[in-house]
Parts: sequence; structure tokens; C-alpha cells
Amino acid sequence: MAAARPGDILLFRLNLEKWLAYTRPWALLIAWFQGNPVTHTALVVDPDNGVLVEAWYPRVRKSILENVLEGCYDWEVVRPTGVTEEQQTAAVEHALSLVGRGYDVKSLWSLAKWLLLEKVFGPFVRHRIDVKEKGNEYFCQELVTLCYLKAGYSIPDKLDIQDPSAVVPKDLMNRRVFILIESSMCLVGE
Ligand SMILES: [Ca+2]
Repeated sequence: MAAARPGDILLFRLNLEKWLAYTRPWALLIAWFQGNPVTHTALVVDPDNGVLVEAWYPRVRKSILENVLEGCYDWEVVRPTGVTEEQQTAAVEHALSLVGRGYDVKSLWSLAKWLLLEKVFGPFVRHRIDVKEKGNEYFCQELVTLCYLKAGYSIPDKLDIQDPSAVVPKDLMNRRVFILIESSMCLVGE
């Protein structure tokens, strides 16, 4: 991650061709629910050494980029517009303080239920999403969104989404809010 800085956001995009060589049914399920191949997100901690913090079942953990990929994902690094380095440092510090906390399976299923309803009834359903804060447990984009909120930067406000828990990984691809810094698929700027 040569161009990334600590606190930038990693998006993992399911690569169907690579996926078929492995078995990752949940990733395919998340991709289908969202109608989008970005199924996982994490915070960059140390770009030089590929270190990140992610909520990955069964808990929040520090990982190395190569280990997350597991051959099934392409990745890109994005940076929210207007964020300061101080805010990103604070987001990373908060993420590191949450390492070891549990993975929030219940909230993820609750979100999946609302995404399914959104698929059937349309986008207005998003405003009714109700993912309750469950005892210090987090799923991937909940962790990223919360760490930014703690650092004084509101991703939901930037996206005009009322409930922080209603942010899904595909929202972090919104180029109006998130600048593409780096990608495993191409050299940015080429
Ligand atoms: Ca939670």
C-alpha cells in the first residue's frame, strides 16, 4: 500500500473468478444482498507493512493484507473527503483499542434482513434500518464507521444516511465522498 496513509479505508471486492477456486459462500451472499461486489472493509494501520484492523468473525483483529485476501479479493484504498490526518490517527487509535472485541453476527443478520427488504421494496427501506448497538461487538463497516465517528468525522452525514448502522460496504465506493487512493486492480491515475 505505497500511497495509503494510516486511517485510510480498505475495500475488498469479491473477485468471482478467484472465488470459484475457493469456497466463500458468505461473500457471495453479501455481494448478492448488496447488489455489489464490495463485501468487506477495514482500516489501514501501517501501510508500509500492510497492517490493518478489521472485524472478521469471530472478532476484531489486526491483520496483514495478504492474509485477508485469501486469493478471493481485489482491494482498493479510499480516503474520505475533507478528513484530517489527526482524525485518521484518532480513528486508528480507536480501532486498535477495539481489537479482541467480538464479531457482531446478530447485527449483521439484522442488516441483511433490511437489505433483503430494500431489494424487494426499494431504497426508501434504508431509512428504516434498525441495527441496534449490541454490547461492544462489531461487523466490518460498523467498525470503520464507528472509528470515524469517534474521531469526529461522520460518514453517515456525508452520505445523507440517518442511521450510522445503515452504512454498507458499497456506500464507501461513493466517489463524491471517498477519493480513490490506490487499487490492486490498476495504478491510480493511469
Ligand atoms: Ca454492533
